[in-house]
Amino acid sequence: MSDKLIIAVSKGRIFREAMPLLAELDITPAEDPEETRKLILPTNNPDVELIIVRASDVPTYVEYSAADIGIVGGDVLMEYAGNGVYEPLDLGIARCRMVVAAPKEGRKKFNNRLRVATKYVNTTRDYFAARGRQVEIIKLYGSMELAPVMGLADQIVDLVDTGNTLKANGLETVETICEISSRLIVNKAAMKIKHNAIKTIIEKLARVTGKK
Ligand code: PRT
Ligand code: MG
Repeated sequence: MSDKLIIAVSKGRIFREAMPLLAELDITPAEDPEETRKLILPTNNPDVELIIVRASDVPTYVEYSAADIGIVGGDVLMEYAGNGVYEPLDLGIARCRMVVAAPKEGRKKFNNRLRVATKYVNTTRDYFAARGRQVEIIKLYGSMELAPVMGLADQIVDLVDTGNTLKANGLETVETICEISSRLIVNKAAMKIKHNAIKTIIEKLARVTGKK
């Protein structure tokens, strides 16, 4: 385990929304991940480094001690099947909703099992199973909105923010599964070994995000 504190984040919206929070803790990366190919970003604080990983890989880096801390969407955490990380704080950033959506001009099949396309296979299975509804789940890796349009599925489970993407593809929300925001996650061993540094970060972030 490195002496430095390693924070795993994804680039894109989580990076954009997390950086102002870290700036309040006087942690500023030396480079912008949109402008460099480097995946390890030193910061103005010699004891803190950011690593840039795929959003869905953040819990894996943290669970396996390749990072001490991560910032990750609740959607990714719900879907993650690993052995566990601490989730000490909801940062309230990168907010959206996870929904079931379907074509506006309902083309639901009533005889066959409903087909649902999603990248959130575990969450979708649990959601429908808890309601006693049998569905066939089709795993996709992106652009879920296209699946009902092309007849690949009857419905999708995906994230919605403004609703513009659904609308542009003739879809509408039929059920809201849950509200989503991004959380701070912490490796279990690091929480003990680097206790003071991590506790300080959690407390400061709780203050900055108005949770304390
Ligand atoms: O893009 P990549 O495949 O690398 O990974 P990713 O899609 O997991 O990462 P990224 O950066 O796109 O999203 C990171 C996190 O941001 C997600 O895990 C969510 O927790 C959060 N988030 C917040 C969102 C959205 N809002 C969101 N709107 N993630 C994705 N979207 C997509 C959504 O899937 C849909 O395609 O945006 C589209 C809908 O947006 P609206 O505004 O048109 O409704
Ligand atoms: Mg994306």
